[in-house]
Amino acid sequence: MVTPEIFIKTLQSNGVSFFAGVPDSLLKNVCAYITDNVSPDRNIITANEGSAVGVAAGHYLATREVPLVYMQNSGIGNAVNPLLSLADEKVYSIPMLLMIGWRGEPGVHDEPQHVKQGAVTLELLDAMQIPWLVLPEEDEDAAKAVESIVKECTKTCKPHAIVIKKGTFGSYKLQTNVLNENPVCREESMKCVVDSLPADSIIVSTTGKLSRELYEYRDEKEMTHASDFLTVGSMGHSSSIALGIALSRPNRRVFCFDGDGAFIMHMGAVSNIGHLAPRNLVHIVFNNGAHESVGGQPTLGFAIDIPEIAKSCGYRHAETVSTLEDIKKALETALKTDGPTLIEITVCINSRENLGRPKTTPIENKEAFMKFIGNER
Ligand SMILES: Cc1ncc(C[n+]2csc(CCOP(=O)(O)OP(=O)(O)O)c2C)c(N)n1
Repeated sequence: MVTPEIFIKTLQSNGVSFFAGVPDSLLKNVCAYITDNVSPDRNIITANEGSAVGVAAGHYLATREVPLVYMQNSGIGNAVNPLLSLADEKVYSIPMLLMIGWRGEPGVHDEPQHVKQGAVTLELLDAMQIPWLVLPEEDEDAAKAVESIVKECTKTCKPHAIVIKKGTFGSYKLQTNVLNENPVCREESMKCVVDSLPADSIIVSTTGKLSRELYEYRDEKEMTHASDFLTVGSMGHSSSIALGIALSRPNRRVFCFDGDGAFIMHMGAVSNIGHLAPRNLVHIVFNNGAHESVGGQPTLGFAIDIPEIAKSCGYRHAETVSTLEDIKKALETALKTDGPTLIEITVCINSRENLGRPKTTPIENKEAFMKFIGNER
């Protein structure tokens, strides 16, 4: 296994000491090491992977140093545009290393949302003409690979990728704590929300553990899963999916269960929601100030005013709550008044070790959901 500390120190001794990206579960240990040991102005946890490429490009322009952008392979899509139209050698020719967590690697079992992405990851890099190597799984070989790729990247002045297989990095536990003393955690507050909703409510829930917790709660209560569209991939797009549904189902309440990292990733979506202002849409952001599902690295969830952002985009009502009692009150109001409404629930960082995963396939989820919302074939 590769020791996170040795890997990062090798990068630094080869002149790569500026980092930007979105954390990933396969990169959890190395991202945690960076979070703890690199100052926040040299490790920018960006809204999305495209922004990370932008920040990295800016750093190179100002310093001539090769930066490193980290991401899960799901984030390649967010990064394609700035990689091809900014950093590419036929445009501004900007060198940067991309450290990419390889979810869904062929032959390694993974969740459905990662299978296609994993199968085409290397082909996508080839199609973008981005040279890549798979990081060897021992410190010494990994260090040699890093040295050679930094040299090549510097010489050719274009992006190069280091692809990381599952289990490559040895353990490192995040020491940095997001300051968060909220009384209730995400799962408990989600249960409180679910218990307060009428049975015909439509739910679109975000990527990561929130959807898994929702799925398990339905099982526990022997309730239908059909009301819930689980956005297992496509991080940041739950609110847009909810908007699309809400506009075509004006007589049904649609609830988006969002995360702060996901909200921030595609924050522009709230401008469309506010502008179109569907009265039946309630947007709930479970804000723990962290990317809890992939290791707890901080987001800017507590540094920005999410209700104010929503209001300034045209939401009719927006507020922050943090206790179970206030969650219930906020939902009562939301059910009585016209939306779009945003409820930010500030929650503490916690999740269960034994949290399961959906037992139905995404296609089964889709078919049942479409039937539930009255769109049966
Ligand atoms: C485009 C993309 N980038 C990164 C990921 C990896 N990922 C999955 S869940 C998650 C964290 C989500 O954070 P947040 O929305 O704050 O929810 P939390 O896990 O804290 O409940 C990340 C980064 C992804 N699935 N897709």
